[in-house]
Amino acid sequence: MTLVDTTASTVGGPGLPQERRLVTEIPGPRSREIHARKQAAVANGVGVTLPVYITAAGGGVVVDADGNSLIDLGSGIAVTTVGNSAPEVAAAVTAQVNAFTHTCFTITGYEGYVEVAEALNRLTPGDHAKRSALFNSGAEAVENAIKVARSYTGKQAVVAFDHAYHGRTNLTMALTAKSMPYKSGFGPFAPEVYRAPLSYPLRDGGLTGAEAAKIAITQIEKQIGAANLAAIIIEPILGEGGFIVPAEGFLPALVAWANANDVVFIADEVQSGFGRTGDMFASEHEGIVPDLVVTAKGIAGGLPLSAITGRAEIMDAPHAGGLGGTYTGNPLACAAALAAIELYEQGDLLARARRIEEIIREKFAAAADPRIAEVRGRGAMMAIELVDPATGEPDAGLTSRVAAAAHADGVVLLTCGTYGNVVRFLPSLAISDELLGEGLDVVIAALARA
Ligand code: PLZ
Repeated sequence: MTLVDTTASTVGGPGLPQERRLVTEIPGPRSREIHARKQAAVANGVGVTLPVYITAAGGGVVVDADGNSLIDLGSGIAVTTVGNSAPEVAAAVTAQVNAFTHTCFTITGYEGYVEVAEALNRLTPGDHAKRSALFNSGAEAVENAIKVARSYTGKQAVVAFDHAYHGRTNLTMALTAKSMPYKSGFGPFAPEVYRAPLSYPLRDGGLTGAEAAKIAITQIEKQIGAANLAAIIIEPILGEGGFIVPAEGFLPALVAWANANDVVFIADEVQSGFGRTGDMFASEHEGIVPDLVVTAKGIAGGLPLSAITGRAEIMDAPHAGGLGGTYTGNPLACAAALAAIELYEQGDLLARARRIEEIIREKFAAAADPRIAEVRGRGAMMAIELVDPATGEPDAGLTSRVAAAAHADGVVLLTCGTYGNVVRFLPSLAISDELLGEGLDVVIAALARA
């Protein structure tokens, strides 16, 4: 990548100097000042992981209000996969914002929405006839996937899994497993949502995928019954719950059971989709073909867009006018998505994600720290799970100390996991090998000190 020095400007994109450069403590005085205003103006429930306030971003860095350049290993939670302010995305959005900003697609349409639907129908797993519908957020798309499944099957129950994360709206809170911080105090939750046990190789005693699926299916049959079940929803690699990769065979067994029992199988690929895992969709790794796929995050290079895509007969079940929303499939977000999708299809981004996995695995293999119970994930969706080596118990304290130390040293680092003991790596695919390596070295040094 050619680097253009735009130090003096506040313009983002890959032209920003690709370096970790700290000119103040983190957070610096200007960020602290904005943060104090945030505390006074923004609702307390809206937390901030690392209180630096960003003025520009691109490639593998974010630049804050004090002029610090931090290595970004989070991509705004797996969103800026093609890069932050990727030039192609910025140009497409600029052209669209100058043409028109909004009509409401369900009042008067525009071609960009249709083109995004066509692209999703082409790119998602399976070569059956498909339809798509666009929304704004991941949670909104998940809700609509459930609506479609209920409409198609005429049934009501939905199964989600241990460690699942599907959003913060009422129905998606019900689907999400973890109480704090997502659900606690916010009930009552939507009814007819049931939870099944997951395959979690590190923590389920090494069950095979087939064994874990048998346990889950037996529980579903005994506690709910296929006759009442509209849908099973699962993240092919679980995100917020800890970057858990179910044992091989678990997902295919669930799909086979769902297909045989008139149950809609929904893959929530909000976090794992769009090149993140080295395949376009994580479902492809085990060759599963979901009935419905939910996408968001990486789809549009940072603009808010989400979608559901699936079998035409299922997607067409709701009556005309049954799906919609004022901003759903906003034209700016569609323009961004089309530019991003072109990058996924034409560039070598999938190979780039696989290379990022190699770099991360090599670094942590070399670190050989007994507190790392597992290095797992795929592509640019990787994580380490931290434990007390004496007992194998999750070590959330160590995890937050590592994250805090990395933040202080200029690396945006995210944690996750039901037990709060997983450090996750979600770099942009536009990050350079050098910058990624440096960011990981900071994390490894933080771990050694913690
Ligand atoms: N499904 C698999 O990962 C969003 C949550 C951030 P929205 N994950 C980030 C937070 O703390 O709110 C997510 C996901 C999966 C659904 C969602 C929900 O997507 O766009 O945040 O609504």
